[in-house]
Amino acid sequence: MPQLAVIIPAFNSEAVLPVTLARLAAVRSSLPETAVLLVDDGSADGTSAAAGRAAEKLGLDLRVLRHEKNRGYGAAQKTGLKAALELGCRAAVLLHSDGQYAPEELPAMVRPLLDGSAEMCAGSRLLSGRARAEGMPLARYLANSWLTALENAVFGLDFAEYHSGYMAYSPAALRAIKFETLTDKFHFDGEMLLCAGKLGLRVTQVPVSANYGPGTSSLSPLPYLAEVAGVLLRYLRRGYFFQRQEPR
Ligand SMILES: Nc1nc2c(ncn2[C@@H]2O[C@H](COP(=O)(O)OP(=O)(O)O)[C@@H](O)[C@H]2O)c(=O)[nH]1
Ligand SMILES: [Mg+2]
Repeated sequence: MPQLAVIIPAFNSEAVLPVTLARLAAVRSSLPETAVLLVDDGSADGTSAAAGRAAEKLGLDLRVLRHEKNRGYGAAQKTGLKAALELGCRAAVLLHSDGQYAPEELPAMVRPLLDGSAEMCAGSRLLSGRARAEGMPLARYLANSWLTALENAVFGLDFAEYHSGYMAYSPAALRAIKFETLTDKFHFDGEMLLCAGKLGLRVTQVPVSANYGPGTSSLSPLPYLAEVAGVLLRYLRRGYFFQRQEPR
């Protein structure tokens, strides 16, 4: 039975996914028995088929979950996280299909969950002090840092970054956070972190590298900023997340 679920949300990722899977396979000896849960979010290209071929060649335990229509990054994670809970894994970790978050850093991301020292692990590109040198564009670096400072002030929390896509969870965290009530769009990871902070879960933060090669981002800044602003406003007006995250 797999001990670790690696959840990969993927939308039109046929070109990049085989490389990411090969990098994941190269570190598997440092991971417990792993199932790869690929959520193909209504891709129009051959994402699932390309992943299937690569996984067979690499000997990875790949399970494909398909959305018939594109539902969004958060919705895809919800599908993957529910499946990870059903599998009974000891930890679930998010991995982007484009390799923007290094698969080589998976062992460090899941260690705090496997050794029981945390219920959530949040990778942050702002912790190492090398994000700019590693290629994070200046506008993204400043927006990320300033928004994080604002979010911390509003939420009364102290996290290094609300805008990272490298997150790992224990089953206890996934049962405590009502993740199905969160956004279907891109700010899902930040909302998960906010909920974990407000629920008092033990969160370990680890530095991860920033990678901004060609084709690593399809995110449009303005809709994303609107999502972040929406969370801040709802939180200020109605304690939105806190109320909805009362124990089940
Ligand atoms: N499920 C799902 N995943 C998406 C969607 N758009 C992008 N992704 C995936 O989410 C990850 C991050 O998307 P990306 O465009 O690289 O944005 P970034 O956060 O700026 O790097 C990648 O693994 C994409 O394949 C979508 O509509 N649905
Ligand atoms: Mg990306």
